Amino acid sequence: MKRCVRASLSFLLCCFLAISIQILYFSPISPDLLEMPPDSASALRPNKLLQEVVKLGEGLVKGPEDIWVDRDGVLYTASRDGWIKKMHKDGTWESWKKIDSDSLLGLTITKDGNLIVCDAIKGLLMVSDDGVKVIASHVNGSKISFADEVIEASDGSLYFSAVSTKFGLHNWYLDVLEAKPHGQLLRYDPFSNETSILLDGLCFPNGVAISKEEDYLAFCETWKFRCRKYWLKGEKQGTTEVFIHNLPAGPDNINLAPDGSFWIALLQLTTPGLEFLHTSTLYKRFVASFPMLINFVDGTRKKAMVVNVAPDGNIIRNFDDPEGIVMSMVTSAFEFEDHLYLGSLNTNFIGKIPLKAAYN
Ligand SMILES: [Ca+2]
Ligand SMILES: [Ca+2]
Repeated sequence: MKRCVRASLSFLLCCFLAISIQILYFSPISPDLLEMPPDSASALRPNKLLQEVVKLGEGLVKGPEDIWVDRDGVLYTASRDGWIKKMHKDGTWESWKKIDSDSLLGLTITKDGNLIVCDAIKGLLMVSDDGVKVIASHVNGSKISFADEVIEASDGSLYFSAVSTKFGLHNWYLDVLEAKPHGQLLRYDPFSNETSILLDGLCFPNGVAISKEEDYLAFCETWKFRCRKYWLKGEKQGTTEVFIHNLPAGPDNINLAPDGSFWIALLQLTTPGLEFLHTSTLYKRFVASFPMLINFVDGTRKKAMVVNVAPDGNIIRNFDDPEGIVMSMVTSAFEFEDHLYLGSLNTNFIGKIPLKAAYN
């Protein structure tokens, strides 16, 4: 009996030592602590408006992270299976171009009618009737890592975000746990075909939009719960300032609305479990070493919220699915002809909601 107890204790000790070594010496992250924003959700009007969406293309798309509707009313999205899909104005769907990728994210349509899409692995791709080509894969000799969202300026420049030079789309949560700034804001020049770094050391830079006057870029830093402006013109050119901070969740994609305000999709990164993890680098290392554990604290698939933000940073209105019953993990909100179109990494459809009827 004694021998049995001794053997059990030895086994437990070995397990403890193995886990300790794993956490201390082989953890994939070297984390910092992260302070959560104060509770700002309570100041918003709670609602369940995102539960009233019409589901477009249900079953035809997988995890459509971003949406663009061109001036003719054709909707574009990228599916997880690599298909770029179009929904024509009469509601019919077209599987337009297939890309060998499961990591397509933000997209935009240029003034020339080409589609530009971010591939988290390959970089920036241009898609046209002629085919698909990589237009930006490197910056300053290094591979572009985790391109996420792109917008075109009227001079043809493409501004885009690169979330993390350390982690990728399939382990994005490690960047959140590490809470160190590995992101970049980049510019692709279509005349020289060169890509340059506008800003470095950003905190999970996600969505990028351009203001109505094109005097600044608005870009979101997900685990900093804020978006900032990067001035393109005027006396503040080349500088940044906070656009909106202390958001009630982590901002994903951002889109300009026709009235000059912005739509920001928010990811649920303020769960009690994540808040607890961010108080200890040891807890973070432990979870990063055993990735299955992240499922116990991840709230991104349990809720959805989008906010409409004025250029001065004030929240005008919000749309929620507080329990994630119909939509969760909404990553993009795009306004077109008084309707809001919603993309999500956790649905097999695009959500559509009439703006005027929904919010009065
Ligand atoms: Ca976009
Ligand atoms: Ca995104």
